[in-house]
Amino acid sequence: MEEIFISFLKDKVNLIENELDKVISEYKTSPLFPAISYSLKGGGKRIRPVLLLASYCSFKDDVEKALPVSVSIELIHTYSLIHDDLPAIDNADTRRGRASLHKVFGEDIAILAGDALLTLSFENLAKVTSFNEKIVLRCIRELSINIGINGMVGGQVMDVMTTPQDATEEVLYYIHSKKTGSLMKTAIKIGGILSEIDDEVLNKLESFGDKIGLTYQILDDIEDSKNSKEDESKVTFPKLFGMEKSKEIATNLLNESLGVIDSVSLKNDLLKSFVYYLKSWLS
Ligand code: GRG
Repeated sequence: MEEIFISFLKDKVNLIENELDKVISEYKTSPLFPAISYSLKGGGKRIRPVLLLASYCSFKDDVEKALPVSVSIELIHTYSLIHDDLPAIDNADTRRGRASLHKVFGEDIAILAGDALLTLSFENLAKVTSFNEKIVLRCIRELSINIGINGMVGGQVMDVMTTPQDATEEVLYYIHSKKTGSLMKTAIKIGGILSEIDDEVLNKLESFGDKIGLTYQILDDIEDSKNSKEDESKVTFPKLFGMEKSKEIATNLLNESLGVIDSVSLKNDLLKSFVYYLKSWLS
């Protein structure tokens, strides 16, 4: 079952990379361009924009229409990774097997490159012409709420303020749902907003997105723990629950997400297949 998503992913990655090139090409002469380009071309899997396209394609056929919107999600993801790697936050020297941005260009440029990508995401959304302005405004509202104070940034704030010693289950769920889950959920929800589905279906997509977004970070924790790459200062699912229980929680969330998506009438099995793709990481 996961092959459906994997083949969709392979098929759409080039489209997304070309669109990202197009978006930044306007700023080729800027002194910030080399740093932006280094980060955006770092070999990311492009899961989030692909999820937006998969969600859109679950209701509509004309995938190219949603492409300009999908890259705004990747611009946010890239900014979050640049800032997450900074010495003041995760202090990571590498990202995707290469030196992290601040290691190559310096902390000042890395901070500014992150700021620029965050801003560019909204500039890009505001310039979208393939959907009417009301729909675009809904996407801007959705994205801004979910990456802000009560969303991705809120999760990251709680993450930096929490030590493994004072972490509770409730706090851990909050951190993971917000810092990683919010953007993935938003990608899936925006696919639905662009498809103009009714609110009842949109709420189901949101619930589906919540579950898989949270699971994505639990799987990342499990992977880091297996590879002894865990950050001592950070609270994670394996640290709080142990490896076996963490896998069980992830499996249960994925099964629940299948239950939600099965209750929606879709054109294909793309979203369902994404769940199986994540399940395959557990085996
Ligand atoms: C505002 C100062 C400031 C910082 C923002 C919000 C934030 C920092 C960071 C977001 C939190 C974060 C980086 C979570 C990690 C989530 C995660 C699992 C990232 C890796 O995702 P993949 O595997 O990455 O999809 P690729 O490399 O494929 O793009």
